[in-house]
Amino acid sequence: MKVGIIGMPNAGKSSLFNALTQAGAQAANYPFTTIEPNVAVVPVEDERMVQVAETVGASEIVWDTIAFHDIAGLVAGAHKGEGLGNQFLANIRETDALLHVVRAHGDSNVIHSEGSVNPQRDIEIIETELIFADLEQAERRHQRVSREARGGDAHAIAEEGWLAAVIEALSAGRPARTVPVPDDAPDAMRLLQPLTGKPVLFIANVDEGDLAVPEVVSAHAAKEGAGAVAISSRLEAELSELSDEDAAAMRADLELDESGLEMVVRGAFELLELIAFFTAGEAKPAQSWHLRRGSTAWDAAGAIHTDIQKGFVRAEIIGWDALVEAGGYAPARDRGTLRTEGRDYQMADGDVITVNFTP
Ligand SMILES: Nc1nc2c(ncn2[C@@H]2O[C@H](COP(=O)(O)OP(=O)(O)OP(=O)(O)O)[C@@H](O)[C@H]2O)c(=O)[nH]1
Ligand SMILES: [Mg+2]
Repeated sequence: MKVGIIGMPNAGKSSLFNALTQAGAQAANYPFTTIEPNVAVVPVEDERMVQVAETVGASEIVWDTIAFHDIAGLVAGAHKGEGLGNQFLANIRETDALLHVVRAHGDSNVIHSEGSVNPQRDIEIIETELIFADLEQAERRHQRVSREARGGDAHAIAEEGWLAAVIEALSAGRPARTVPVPDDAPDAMRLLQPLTGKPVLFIANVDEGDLAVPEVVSAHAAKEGAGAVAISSRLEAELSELSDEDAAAMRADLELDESGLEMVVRGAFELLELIAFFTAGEAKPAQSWHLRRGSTAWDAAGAIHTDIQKGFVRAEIIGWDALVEAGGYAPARDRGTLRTEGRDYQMADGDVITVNFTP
């Protein structure tokens, strides 16, 4: 899962990214992948997993991760190639969801490319660029699909109708994600891959002393069905440099009840509409995984390993809380809370799964 960090130049994207990177570097226990310097791999910690691991006597915990991409600032005209715009737009296309950082702090030492702090205007500049880029793409695809639709193909007809609606929405300044995908062409969004089809979380980068989402930002987010959180990028970057105790003490001083980073990671997670599931056994590493809501036991097996999916026989499933309550797999089996499920079983958030498979 990849989440892109976008926004105007100097909005505070890299400060947030650095805080996330630092958080990732401090949590030693996750499958580490070395990728480009602008990609931060952050573990998604989960208290439920800790309790499950303890209950079954796991040797350690391996966290699943989300990758955050720091994308350079977009300027007006990016869709026409201004300021390396096309390259940045291509970077955005590769992500699954977006964090849109909006400058809302008033520090006059930080230069604003538009000369003043105005979150509403800044959001619109970025969205306009994404919309223009999508419009070109949607019009090209519409031409192609209309030809197929004239041939009477049901999928093409449905997709053509959707594309026409998307072009209308974009022309009116509305993102592609506001246009529902038709049942007869469920892959229409994936085929177009519009930038404005990705779920967005707005991050208002506010002054340290006033951690509230400005009204204009929350109103804009609400209009688009998007979320919004307030953080101070600079403060998060500073906190991430401190030891856990010092950071906790500073948070207490500032009366921050939750780490801004946790809010961002959790928010990103909700954007992606993921559920968590766990694998855990005695004296083995316990591991957390994520799947799109609605995924099956078969999908879960595939996330763990393609061989496990290929040889899938059945799955033993139990809710994490039932497992903890029973005190282990054996007592859970006696109580009947450990169930046997087939490949089509729909995974629930917090399920613990053991897949029986033929190698
Ligand atoms: N006062 C204050 N300054 C901030 C805050 N966040 C970022 N800055 C400062 O703003 C400047 C730009 O921050 P960056 O995080 O590099 O901005 P960016 O969005 O990555 O900028 P580009 O990569 O150029 O598009 C730096 O000098 C930061 O220290 C904040 O919350 N408060
Ligand atoms: Mg930057």
